[in-house]
Amino acid sequence: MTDLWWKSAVVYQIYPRSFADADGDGMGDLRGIIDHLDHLAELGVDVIWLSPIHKSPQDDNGYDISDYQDIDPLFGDLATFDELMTGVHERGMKLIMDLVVNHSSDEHQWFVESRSSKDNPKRDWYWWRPGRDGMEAGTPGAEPTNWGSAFGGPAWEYDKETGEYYMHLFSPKQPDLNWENPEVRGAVYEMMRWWLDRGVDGFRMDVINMISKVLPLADGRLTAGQAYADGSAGYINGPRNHEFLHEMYEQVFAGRTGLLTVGEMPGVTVDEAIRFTDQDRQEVDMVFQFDHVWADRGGDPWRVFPLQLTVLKGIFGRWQAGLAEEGWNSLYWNNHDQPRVVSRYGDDSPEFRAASAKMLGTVLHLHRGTPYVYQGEELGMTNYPFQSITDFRDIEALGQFRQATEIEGREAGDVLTVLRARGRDNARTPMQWDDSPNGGFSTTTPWLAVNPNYPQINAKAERANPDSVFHYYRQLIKLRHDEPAVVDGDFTMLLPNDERLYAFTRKGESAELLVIGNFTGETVEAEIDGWAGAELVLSNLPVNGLTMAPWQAVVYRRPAT
Ligand code: TEU
Repeated sequence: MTDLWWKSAVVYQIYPRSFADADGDGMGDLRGIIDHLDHLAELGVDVIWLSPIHKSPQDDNGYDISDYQDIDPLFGDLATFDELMTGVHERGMKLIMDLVVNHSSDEHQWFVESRSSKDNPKRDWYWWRPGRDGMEAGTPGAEPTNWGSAFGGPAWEYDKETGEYYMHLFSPKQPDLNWENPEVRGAVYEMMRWWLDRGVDGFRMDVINMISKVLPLADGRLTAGQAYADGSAGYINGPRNHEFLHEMYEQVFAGRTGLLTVGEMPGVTVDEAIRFTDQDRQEVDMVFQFDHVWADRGGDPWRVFPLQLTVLKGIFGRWQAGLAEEGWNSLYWNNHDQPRVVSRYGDDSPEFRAASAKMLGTVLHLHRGTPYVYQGEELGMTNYPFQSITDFRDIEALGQFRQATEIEGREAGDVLTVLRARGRDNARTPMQWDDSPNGGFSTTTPWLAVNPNYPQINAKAERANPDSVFHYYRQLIKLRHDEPAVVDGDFTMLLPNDERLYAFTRKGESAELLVIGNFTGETVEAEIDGWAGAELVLSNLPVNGLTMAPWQAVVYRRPAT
């Protein structure tokens, strides 16, 4: 029988360049992580996921890897990595790596060879195509398909050397690997086994539902006002995706135990997610889906829509019901690509920041699935007050700004408003450890500015305050470990049409939980019957039955009937 230990686990994500800088160069590093492992042990998490630390030109902060089997000197070396892994294991935690194999860096030896000539043996390791029929290669519009790339501009780069284009769904420095080629797959599996043999406990797989492209490659639909087409129908959940992941399972994971695999899958549907994570199919253990973090997006990418709670509940409800029998989901509000949730779906004003951060944590962690805590979320860290485009470092923000203002003719102010609310750098500002200069992150100016609220919001202050977000997250994590209904209980959404309260039950074999979160700054009465006399398990504020104070969360328990 497969060991599904990760159903009761909580994962903590570290974005290494922003976690802790031990060598004083303004950039986080492996030694910095080693120095702070006790913070994570005290929080009580079971697994640490490291965003990429491999050798990389850092065009997309490490999601562009030039050597899969070495550590970037910015972060340390393999010996320090081994020391980190030992420190994690000694504290009873596990360590999973980021696996970025939809694409490599253009500086990876594989691509260097591939681009060197049309008859190089590695030519077919990437997606090379001639220009569009009847057009001169290298001129605008002659790209093999009309797809846009995630960071602005076309998804194809013209290479003068051989007169052909290569595909890059992300930056031109992230050429897509050709998974149709069995040699590519073999090389990836070999590299994965090398990490597992070294002692790592699994992988978070970057955009792993983009590795199978629909053949022949074809144009996508162009929307008015947009420079390039959305090509996603040509590469999301492609025809061989399941086959590749099952093959990976057989070649890499079969016969090994105690591991965790999570597939990051933008655009994955509930039905596809069931297939990807059904244990009998032997693909991955769980997925990251995006529907709930896209709940504030509408048709126009350059507008921020206020959260409609019923929409969010509809999304979660659909995923909870869909994966109730087969399959498993990840639960997250935050990662290195998302703005801070307390600023996004909560209220980050001094009055309500801590309460709303705790309420959001409660609602998320008590769903069915494996929760992920992103660094700083356990402190209730907030978005950064960006003033101008020059405050951003993220290739996505800079690339999209350029495309929106220069090519699509949008107002810079409008674009900035959206980047301020949604830009990825909100999550990437340095971890706030204490109230010393640079928030205790570094002794020198960090690569990205520290949020000016660090004197108030920092780990040292929160650890000393029993009422902090940090200590509340400890209780949430402990509750998952102690209460089987959190792990296995059936999920039922209550009050689906209520725009203010998020409420649901989790019914396990011996206990049933009621969870309510108030998503507003007003007092709201929860009209839910049958819970008089139930035992209070957890709340972020003084409790008064089912009268919910602004941003209050409550969890009640009663025996299951
Ligand atoms: O992100 C995948 C992804 O879909 C992103 O485009 C994300 O949705 C978007 O940036 C949100 O604004 C993964 C990594 O997590 C991300 O950091 C990388 O840039 C990307 O893949 C390419 O490797």
